[in-house]
Amino acid sequence: MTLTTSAPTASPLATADPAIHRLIQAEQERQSLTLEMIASENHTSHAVMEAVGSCLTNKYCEGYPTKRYYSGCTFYDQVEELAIRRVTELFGCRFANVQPHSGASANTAVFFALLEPGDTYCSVVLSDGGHLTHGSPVNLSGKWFKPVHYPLVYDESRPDFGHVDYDAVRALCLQHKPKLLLCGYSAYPRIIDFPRFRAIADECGALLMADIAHVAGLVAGGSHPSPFPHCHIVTTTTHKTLRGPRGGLIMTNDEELAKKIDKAVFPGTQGGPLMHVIAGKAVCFGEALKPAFKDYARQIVANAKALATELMTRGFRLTSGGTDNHLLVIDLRRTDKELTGKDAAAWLEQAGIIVNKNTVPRDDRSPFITSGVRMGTPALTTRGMKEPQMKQVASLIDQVLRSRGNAQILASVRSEVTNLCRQFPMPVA
Ligand code: DSN
Repeated sequence: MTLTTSAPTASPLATADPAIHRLIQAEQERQSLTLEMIASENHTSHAVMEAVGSCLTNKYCEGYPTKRYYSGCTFYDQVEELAIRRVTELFGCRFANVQPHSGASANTAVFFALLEPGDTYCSVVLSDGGHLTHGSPVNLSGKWFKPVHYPLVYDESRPDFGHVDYDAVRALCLQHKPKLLLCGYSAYPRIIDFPRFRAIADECGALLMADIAHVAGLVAGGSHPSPFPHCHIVTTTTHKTLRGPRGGLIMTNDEELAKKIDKAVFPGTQGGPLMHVIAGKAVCFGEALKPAFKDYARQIVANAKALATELMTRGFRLTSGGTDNHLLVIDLRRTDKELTGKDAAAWLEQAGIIVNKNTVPRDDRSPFITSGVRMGTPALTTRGMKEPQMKQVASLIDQVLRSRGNAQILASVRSEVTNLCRQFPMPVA
């Protein structure tokens, strides 16, 4: 009898499109062997990726469950209903729209639902930690609506230095009477006081919106206060601390607002929903409902605090003097007046540590240069790293930021980063 052994078969992608397959393999290796410290990124599970890579990508499903414009949507209705059921349980709210393609799409839909062109709304000074869609002059939110911006506390003698200046928020809202008051940020390391924001919104007659894209996983895991029941509208992405597929989400407790939001998402600002991504969101919400996710959220914060403490011990200055959540921002002006965020991020990348340059409060450099770097712990925590590794990572960051770009130092840190990554592999199939 002859035994035949079959050679390992190449994947469909490797066979059909070797060029793209090779690039994906290269990216897989890059992710495996670098420390992913961009505060808004994470390593999602293979269960999520399987859903996103499924046949659900084949179908048009404009509309909402049981009210679609195309036939053949039975299973898609069940997927979307399950996603909504899980996410409303996860965040303790009544209504959710899981169709926004991204956080920016979610925010745009809310503005479309609640504001008329030219209406005033209130959001943070963008260089203090806001987002492009919170009123940047180059974004629809800044071009078609009228943002007025509240600052952080800049006075270093105050104990709440670097926190939202709630007195300034109140004064600004009473002066401008915005239709919408927006909280939730992209580079803010402190807890957001939702009840205090709600009191201000009520006093000036505004609706309160929270964009919790960054802290959604911490909220879901009980490591950051919930925006519910205080906020009228809550938007988020699903891929940051929440660790799902790339996408957006809008939630509310108010039935009338929910109806307006649904219309604003479809047909207001989007066409066919990405049903494969909605399936991935459902899987992510299911994962976040498990008890282990609470431990994950707790460890993200513990790791960020450990990293912050060690960096400060080593003489770095962090905006607001530390962190309560998953991220921190190093204000490089105190370390080295010449060092820009752009150079710091480039040196760190050469050493295998991936962060992003970021403006700091009262930064006089442009957003393309900046005086800060932002970093976070969600992805390192997914790899299983804990406080001892954060101490080691702080030491590596310290060496890089004081290296003045010296190639030998960067190479030596790179090799330590590679070893650390091998000890803590990212989730693989
Ligand atoms: N680009 C995201 C971030 O890095 O915070 C926000 O959408």
